[in-house]
Amino acid sequence: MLNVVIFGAPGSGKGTQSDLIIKEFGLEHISTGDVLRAEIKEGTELGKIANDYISKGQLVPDELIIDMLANVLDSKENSKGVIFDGFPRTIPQAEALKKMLNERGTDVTLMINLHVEEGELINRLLERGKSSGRSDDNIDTIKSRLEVYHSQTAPLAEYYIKEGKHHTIKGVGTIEEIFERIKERIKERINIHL
Ligand code: B4P
Repeated sequence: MLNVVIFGAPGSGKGTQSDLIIKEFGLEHISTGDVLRAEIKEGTELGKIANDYISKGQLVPDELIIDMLANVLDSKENSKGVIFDGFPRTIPQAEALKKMLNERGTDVTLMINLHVEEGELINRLLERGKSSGRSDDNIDTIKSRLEVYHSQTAPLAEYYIKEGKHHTIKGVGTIEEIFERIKERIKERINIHL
């Protein structure tokens, strides 16, 4: 299986690039942000809890996210591979993902780390906020999300460097240019594994 973790700060383009990767490589998509927003829309118990965290720019607690992911992963059995978009975001989540995949006889193939400067991230998210209706696309929440990213999520890069799976990609340019960079890395990685 080809299992890709797409990683980066809020607004780095994880969701945008995931759509293109899925089409090119025929992967299933798991976006924890999308799953949480669907739960919020349906008004489920998980959605109500998640909404409190998301609207403050905080991460939803690991236990809730890990249980949620295990359920979604089981629904993607028999696929060619999965793109994990916005997951893991903490070291415990990365460890849980490894365990879940190992139990299913597979592992993360590579991690793509999209690098974008902070000013550009803020501009993109404010721009998206004009039409997204998302409770977290406003300047105060964006600042909290960036702080949480630096303190809790960015250290994960080290985890994947140690695993030998970390690839930094410049996340600035046209969407197609960035996708070409990602595609090249994935193809290199697939060739190594053949
Ligand atoms: P996510 O839904 O994962 O959202 P994100 O980090 O804001 O966005 P992404 O990087 O995917 O940006 P996009 O492609 O849309 O998370 C939302 C919240 O859910 C989190 O803050 C957290 O509270 C919670 N959550 C999710 N997963 C969790 C987990 N595992 N653990 C705990 N909590 C979790 O791009 C952004 C904008 O930029 C778009 O408008 C896009 O059009 C634009 N853009 C993209 N590429 C561009 C380019 N090359 N040039 C110009 N603009 C571009």
